[in-house]
Amino acid sequence: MHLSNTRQSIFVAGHRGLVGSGVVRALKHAGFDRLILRTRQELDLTDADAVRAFYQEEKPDFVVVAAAKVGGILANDSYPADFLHTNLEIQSNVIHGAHEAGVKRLLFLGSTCIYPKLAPQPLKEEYLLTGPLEPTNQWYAIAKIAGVKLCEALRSQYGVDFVSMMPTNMYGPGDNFDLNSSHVLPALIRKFHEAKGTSDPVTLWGTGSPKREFMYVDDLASSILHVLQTPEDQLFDAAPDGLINAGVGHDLSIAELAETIKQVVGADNAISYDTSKPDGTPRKLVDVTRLFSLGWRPEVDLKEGIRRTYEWYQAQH
Ligand code: GFB
Repeated sequence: MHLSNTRQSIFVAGHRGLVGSGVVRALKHAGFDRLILRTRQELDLTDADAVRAFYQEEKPDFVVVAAAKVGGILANDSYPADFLHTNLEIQSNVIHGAHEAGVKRLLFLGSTCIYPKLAPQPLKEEYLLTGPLEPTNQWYAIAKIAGVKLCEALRSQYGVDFVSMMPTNMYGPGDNFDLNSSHVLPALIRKFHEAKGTSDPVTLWGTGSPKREFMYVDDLASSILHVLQTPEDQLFDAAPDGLINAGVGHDLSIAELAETIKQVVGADNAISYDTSKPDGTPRKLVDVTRLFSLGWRPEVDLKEGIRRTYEWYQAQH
């Protein structure tokens, strides 16, 4: 069943994170105010009994699974067991619990790192499980693939309306700017901001040649709302396997990204490369045919998105 009126209740798991907070903003803006939200202190999503009790009490109509242990390339590479285990626990509890509670539609959020490292570009949904994964984030990817497959299995066995969306690299206000655990875009905003006005070079990780696609958080949130509001027949016509990529349709190299951020921040520092750090996958541009065929389009271009994110960062510091 699709989201169609504001009396329906929605549990946003992970509502304090970058993506979850964007989803809450989009739902509120569209008039959905029966939101069910729990902080980590109120509900530990890795605790199966607590999640089951929560579902029994609240019985939400819809669920968006934005809760996950996430991080940039170094965090993924450094804590493989945590990324695999914590994500498996959260997903298993939140997805299976939703099925037991009779949830009408669940939307599970993954990541485009689920696709094989050397898959043809742009990455179509059907390339899932056709080749080896990128080693730096294979642990996170395996967990996310298990989540996609759990939704598919529940759909196949019980006919429930559980689907998955795979967002490309996300960024925006509320992002993590910690240099060890963050993704590249917030890390570079911080590095250029801190170097601005000095003669210090800004050091990037890797070679600068990998390409990435970046999506502004409010664009992802509006695409999630769009998918929640799409009737079943239309949704499964576009995505028979229940898997939908979310992206903007174009990418750029890390070196080009650095130039753009440098401009927005107004820095003129030289750029150097620390090639002892990993590059990760060479490219992961997603094919957005399915999402675009449902009538959705992004609205915030990269420069504008970086500007808004930098403004937010400055306001925090
Ligand atoms: O965003 P990022 O950490 O993750 O790195 P991935 C993207 C690229 O930017 C890599 C380079 O080639 C990095 O080497 N880079 C350059 C930097 N300078 C920096 C820096 O200062 N900080 C960071 N973090 N990167 C993650 C996955 O992959 O993307 C996750 O590990 C998830 O599982 C997520 O899929 C979306 O794009 O390589």
